[in-house]
Amino acid sequence: MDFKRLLVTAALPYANGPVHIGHLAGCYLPADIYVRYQRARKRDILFICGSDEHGVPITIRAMKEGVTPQQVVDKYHAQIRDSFAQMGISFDIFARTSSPVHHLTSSEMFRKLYDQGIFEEKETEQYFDEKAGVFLADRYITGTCPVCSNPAAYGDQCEKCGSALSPEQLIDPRSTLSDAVPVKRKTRHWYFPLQNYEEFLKKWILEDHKEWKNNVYGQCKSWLDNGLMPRAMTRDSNWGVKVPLEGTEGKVLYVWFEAPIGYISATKELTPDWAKYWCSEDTKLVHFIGKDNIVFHCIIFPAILKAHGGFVLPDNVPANEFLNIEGEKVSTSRNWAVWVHEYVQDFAGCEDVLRYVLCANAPETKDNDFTWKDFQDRNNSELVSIFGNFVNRTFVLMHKLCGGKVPQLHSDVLDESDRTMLQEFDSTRKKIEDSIEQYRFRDALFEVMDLARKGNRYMQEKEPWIVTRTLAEKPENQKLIDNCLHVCLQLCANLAIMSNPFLPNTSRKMISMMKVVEKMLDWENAGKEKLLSPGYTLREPQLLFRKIEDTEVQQQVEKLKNRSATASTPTASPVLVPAKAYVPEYKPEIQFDDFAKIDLRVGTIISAEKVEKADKLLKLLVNMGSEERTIVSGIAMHFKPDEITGKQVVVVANLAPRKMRGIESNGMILLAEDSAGKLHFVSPESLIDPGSGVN
Ligand code: B3M
Ligand code: ZN
Repeated sequence: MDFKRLLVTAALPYANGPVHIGHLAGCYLPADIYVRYQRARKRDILFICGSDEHGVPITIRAMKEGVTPQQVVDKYHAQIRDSFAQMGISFDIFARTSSPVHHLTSSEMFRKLYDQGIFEEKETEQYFDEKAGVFLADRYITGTCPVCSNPAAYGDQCEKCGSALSPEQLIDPRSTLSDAVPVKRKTRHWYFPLQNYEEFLKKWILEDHKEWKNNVYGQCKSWLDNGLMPRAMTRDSNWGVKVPLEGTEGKVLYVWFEAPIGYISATKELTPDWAKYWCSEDTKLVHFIGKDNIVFHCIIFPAILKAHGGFVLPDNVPANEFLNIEGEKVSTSRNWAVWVHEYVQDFAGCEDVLRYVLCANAPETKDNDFTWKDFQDRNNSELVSIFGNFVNRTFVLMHKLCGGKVPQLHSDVLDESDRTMLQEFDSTRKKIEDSIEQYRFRDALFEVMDLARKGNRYMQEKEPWIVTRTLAEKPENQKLIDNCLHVCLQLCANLAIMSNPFLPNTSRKMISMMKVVEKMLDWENAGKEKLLSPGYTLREPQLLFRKIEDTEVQQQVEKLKNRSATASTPTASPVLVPAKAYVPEYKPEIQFDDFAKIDLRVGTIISAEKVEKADKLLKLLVNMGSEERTIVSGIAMHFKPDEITGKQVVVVANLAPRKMRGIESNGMILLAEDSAGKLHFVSPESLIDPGSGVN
């Protein structure tokens, strides 16, 4: 079908933690490549994203950190937005589902469906945690698996034997929030009758969208084959979009009802023209997501839009599979992940390298593995040795052998290999277009690199650095040199255009070297043989990619391993090995009353920042339960501010205030020092209420 405009969305990340490279590879990078390409084709296109700021994971995170849900989402919204921007993910808007526009849009949609009589209202019994005062989502209930007796099964699944469970099946269920034994309570909710849309969905997906990726089509088919059931569109919680009905205190819209509507509200925030995009048949809507979101985007959200009426449905949902790290599944709780905000610090200026590696190795059809070794190899032997090397050689030789100007193309000495090389430009363009239009970004990127590879081979065959030695005898050979460098320079211009969707920073460096304006990157120029005019003076080459050293990647692997080792909860108590000949010198004896004067309390570090001009000091904001305190601590050489937010520590709560570098410190944090001089926090074994006494 022909379309007039494109509407591209990328899944709204939960604002309950930073983004890792698996997120980038799964959804944001392919979406960005697609959008940059379509923009270069001058299509009318919007690229929509934002943070998903409701739902249970956020309230849990807030409880753990001892802060409000609003503080959690404020912190992560900003961090996620910045990480994406640094990686060149070029959203037209990065909105938030906590915005008033979104609350209004999603509650109006709910209200309209309600008024149409679509929902079924049902009363059911659900598990309630009396200690925490909340209804428990299935995964916050744990207990013994009835199938394999694993004592740590969840209310929705046992991760040991893989059985799908419901909370009722667990033996000895407990709340993961408070460890309380959950009790059943009656509650009322509004259900969307998905089963009524089964026929529509079967036709729309299984018949009309056979072109969807196998993984997506397959998942949809299995849901549809198994039969659809009514699904509750409301939840008991105080955090979210309030249910817009009388007498529904403490109830909010189900996060998977309202989050996808976030795409619509974000578009509303972006442009008054939003309805042109969302409500016209000739819009092509594409949802980029990870595989765990398929059912929501292909079945539930389309059914809701269909019931509501008036909205366009997705033309495609190109979901990717997962990216593992060094052979293991990403786990945020074990801290087995490569965090984007850390990457951009550790490898500043190498953003395109990560984009390259994640795309070249994207989990497009199956789960894939990211390893630091592969990252280094692809950088050093592809970006540096092939792409960077070709561009650099071309510029250096053009300065040396052609006076720093684009040489003429002399048709009288043009040979077969020159012609073949020139023809490659347009055939590469064609291959890239076909691949991108079919969401095959790895293939498209391969073609870009392959063109550079062919350029290298061509130059190797022409050897202008050898031909130049013959000039004294045969001055007419300058024409051969000119032709070679003319072709190579036009090839560089093509590489700038074709790499632009994938490597936007590199592409911009190249156009600056060629002294051309950004307009040259328009896709209509791709494949052309005459982009740079003969006689035009070009700049000196800039380094496009630097080599990545062994030590850099070793450090990353160690960081990953060390962090995950400290993040995992120890299963056995640590074995105490006394340090050799270590005789502690104890302080003089005190009486119990002396000790009893010290008020020790558990606090949660809310934020930490360096104190200016003091290498050793960190200024901490600590949640003490009833209050927040500023504490200055001499730990800056041992901990990074980011690492310690959310940590629980023991605080000497009644220590007289003291000024340090002009900041009043109210209390002191307890630290244990090991024989190597390394500091460790003294923390409760599991998270407990801030303010709890330590005796
Ligand atoms: N926040 C889930 C996720 O990040 C969810 C996506 C919402 S898209 C509307 O995997
Ligand atoms: Zn089990």
